[in-house]
Amino acid sequence: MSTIAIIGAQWGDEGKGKVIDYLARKADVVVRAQGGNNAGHTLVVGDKKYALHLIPSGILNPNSINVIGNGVVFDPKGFLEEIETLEKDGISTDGIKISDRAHVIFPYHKKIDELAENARGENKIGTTKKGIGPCYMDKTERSGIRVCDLLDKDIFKEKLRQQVETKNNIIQKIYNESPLNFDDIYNEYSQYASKIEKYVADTSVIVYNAIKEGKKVLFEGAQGTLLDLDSGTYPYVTSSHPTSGGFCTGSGIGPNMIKDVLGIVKAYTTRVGKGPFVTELENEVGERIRVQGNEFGTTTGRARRCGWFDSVIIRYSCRVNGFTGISLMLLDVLTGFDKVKICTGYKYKDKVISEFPSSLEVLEKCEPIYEELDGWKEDIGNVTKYEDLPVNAQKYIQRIEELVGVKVKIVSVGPKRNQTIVRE
Ligand code: 2SA
Ligand code: MG
Repeated sequence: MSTIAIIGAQWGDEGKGKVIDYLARKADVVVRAQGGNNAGHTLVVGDKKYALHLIPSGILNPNSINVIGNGVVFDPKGFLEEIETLEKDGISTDGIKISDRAHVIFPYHKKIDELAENARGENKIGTTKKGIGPCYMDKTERSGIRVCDLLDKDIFKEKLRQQVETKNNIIQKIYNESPLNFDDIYNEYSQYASKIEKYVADTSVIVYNAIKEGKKVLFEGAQGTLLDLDSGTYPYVTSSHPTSGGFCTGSGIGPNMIKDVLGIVKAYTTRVGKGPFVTELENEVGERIRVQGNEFGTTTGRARRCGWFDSVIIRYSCRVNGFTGISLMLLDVLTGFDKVKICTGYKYKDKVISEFPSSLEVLEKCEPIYEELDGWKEDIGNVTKYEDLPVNAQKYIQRIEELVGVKVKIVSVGPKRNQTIVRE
């Protein structure tokens, strides 16, 4: 590893955490560049578990710098809560750097996120209600408040006053709800400002210099490619760019500075919430994958929708991210099936589509074209060498590589760190 970006290739929950955790222990710098505390990763040390949402995964490595880049939307309240749990256990947070250009999430963002979701009725996006979308809206509308503004008392006061006025107009006139109080927010956030000040930096300089000096820099992706604002299944997406381009704009470096782009790919497909899903299995096969893969949300316990591997999605993901390799996760979940299927294309009306369509109406009507392969029955949880995988599992991987055109460099055969096959 010199510089590597870790990216979810599907709809999130591909198992990025396992790969990130492994690499973060060796990294000099770990960078988050998009999203906010809508992400979730659990770090395990001994019998202690830390549920982090915003703080990068290198936090348990005392030698690493952990960057919250300019592309992140920063919730100081959530951030300080995470800091508190870490410090209580004696974990140093000195290495955290927050970009002075990151946009700040305020209570009105969360409020509007919730009100807008409720107003969508049947067409809910299923947001995390963390204020992510409304904060990015202010950013693109050019009225957002950045970390550097928060640290300047006078500028902050003036900008906040304008924002509270505008947002209260929306809250009262559009949603008929009671307004938020300027003083409360101002006082609360002024306190946050003094607490976060020591972490604030021009993080682009830090990341740039680290790469120039040949340090190991890990870009930690959250969510997944199909949740990308541009490349995802719009409008059922998040408001940031979980694709590789997002790491450049979101951390303030050029694309030539990221050497490896590792796509994290689940050996089958899952999706949380609404929206078209071509290979979805609403039958006992889908149920079996759900149970074997424990495909239930970590926070809400929601059952994830499950289906066969979709090579149309992964080929698309390889293209928009420029993957230099794939890490195939949860292969063990497919053990025991007589036959396993891979979707090679979509049938739409009487045409065959091989590229992932933009229109959800088209996607909704696509039928999967499957290729059937023989399954494997052998337990693969203890396999450490690729050659020791059952022949049919190797054939499954080989076929995926042929269909998507990128090498599977890592295969995960279980949740534990030693259940990982790294290919030469
Ligand atoms: P939002 O709150 O505006 O970002 O919601 C918009 C849509 O994006 C989806 N979304 C997610 N879906 C899966 N996983 C998410 N976060 C992961 C987690 C972290 C990860 O496990 O919590 O996998 O890296 C995530 N965040 C947002 C959301 O469901 C809406 O469909
Ligand atoms: Mg998740």
